[in-house]
Amino acid sequence: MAESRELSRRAFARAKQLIPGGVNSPARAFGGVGGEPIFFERGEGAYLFDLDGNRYLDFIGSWGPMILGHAHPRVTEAVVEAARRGTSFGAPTEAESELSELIVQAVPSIDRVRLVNSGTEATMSAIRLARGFTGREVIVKFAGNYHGHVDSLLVAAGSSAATLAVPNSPGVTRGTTRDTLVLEYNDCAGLSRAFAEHGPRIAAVIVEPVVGNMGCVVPTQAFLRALRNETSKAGALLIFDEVMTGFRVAYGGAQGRFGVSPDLTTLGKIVGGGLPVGAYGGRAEIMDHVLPAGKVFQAGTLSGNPLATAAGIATLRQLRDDPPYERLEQLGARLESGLRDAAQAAGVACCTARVGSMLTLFFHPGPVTDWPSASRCDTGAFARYFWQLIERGVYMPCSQYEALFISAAHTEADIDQTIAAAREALRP
Ligand code: KE4
Repeated sequence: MAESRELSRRAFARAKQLIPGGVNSPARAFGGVGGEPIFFERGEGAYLFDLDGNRYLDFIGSWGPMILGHAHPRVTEAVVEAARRGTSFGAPTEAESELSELIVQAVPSIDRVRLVNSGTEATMSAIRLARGFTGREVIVKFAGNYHGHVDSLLVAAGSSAATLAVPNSPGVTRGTTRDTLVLEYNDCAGLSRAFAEHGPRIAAVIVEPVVGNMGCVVPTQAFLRALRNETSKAGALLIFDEVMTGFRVAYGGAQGRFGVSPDLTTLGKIVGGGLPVGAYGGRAEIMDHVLPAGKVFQAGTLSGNPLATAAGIATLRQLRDDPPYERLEQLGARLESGLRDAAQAAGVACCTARVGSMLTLFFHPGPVTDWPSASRCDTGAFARYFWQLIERGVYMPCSQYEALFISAAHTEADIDQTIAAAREALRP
């Protein structure tokens, strides 16, 4: 049972004097569940420890990167070793080729890859490259899909299906979002209407091949096929944003699991093993348009730096040499059915969605297949469930619209403990 969180409270009060909202990313601010964020001191395996010494089973895993669990010895040693040799040179190192080679070997649709510092940089660069390669301007995205804080993708759907996007953040201009179309996820008819109307102007479609950012929402095979067929037919590029799903739902990502090959892939999170690495990659004929091979500008002081690449290399080697995916599948299925049974026993209208070790318990009778359905979740009920679990030492994602992640460090006993805690948390 979590005891006091007085030191977290004081840390938050201090942080708010220095950092907007006291956090360096809004996802951490507990806006979706109320209350104040918990400040942590360290992580170890499946656990996080807060400033007050409370221990929590962690199902955020830094929003995806920590698939091996916190402070995995192979990753920690690699980072310490690299740091001893210097943290950044601003010049090429072999480690960048080593990490790039691991990515190319894991993802058949990628011949060339450019390393950057975040998922946002990866998606921003991929859509610039798609526009540069095709000479077209329109980008299609889907409501409920998040691709980082890229100005042209910070848009909300308007009223009709193929909607000219409306900026959903101050500072994003209509000019920036003028060439962004927002469609509904899993809506094949809407996709084909948009291509019928705008096809020759569409540079690319960017999509989360499994959505994590409205909670976990699974694509239909028909939708994945339609994405591939419509873009190929129109000469537009298909960009799979696998920042979350890459090396998560399979070693080869969602594209490997579902057997659909995009033209460009964006990566992040796991490829950095908890350090700042993003990447975008695809066929050489496309990627060789990136400066200095081609003319599409993209740059970054710390791109591929020795410390971050060391963490990424150690993580991908561990995943390649000792793949945890079967066990993650079993743990995911165990947790999913346990949460579903707990909700049913409590008479709470819930449904679940899961791919491998990423899953969501939606406070919604279901099914949740797109943003309109996801947006009807009972977020108040979710918030109560979240805090009940915190009091029982279980740290779930602090929003109904985030997926939870199981790591290779979680055990069956951890899952069963979580299910037991959920049974109590959901009891009316
Ligand atoms: P970053 O710039 O945060 O590294 O990646 C942006 C991004 C791009 N694409 C997808 C599919 C993503 O999920 C993300 C970032 N995910 C969020 C959590 N859902 C990161 C958490 C945060 O913003 O603090």
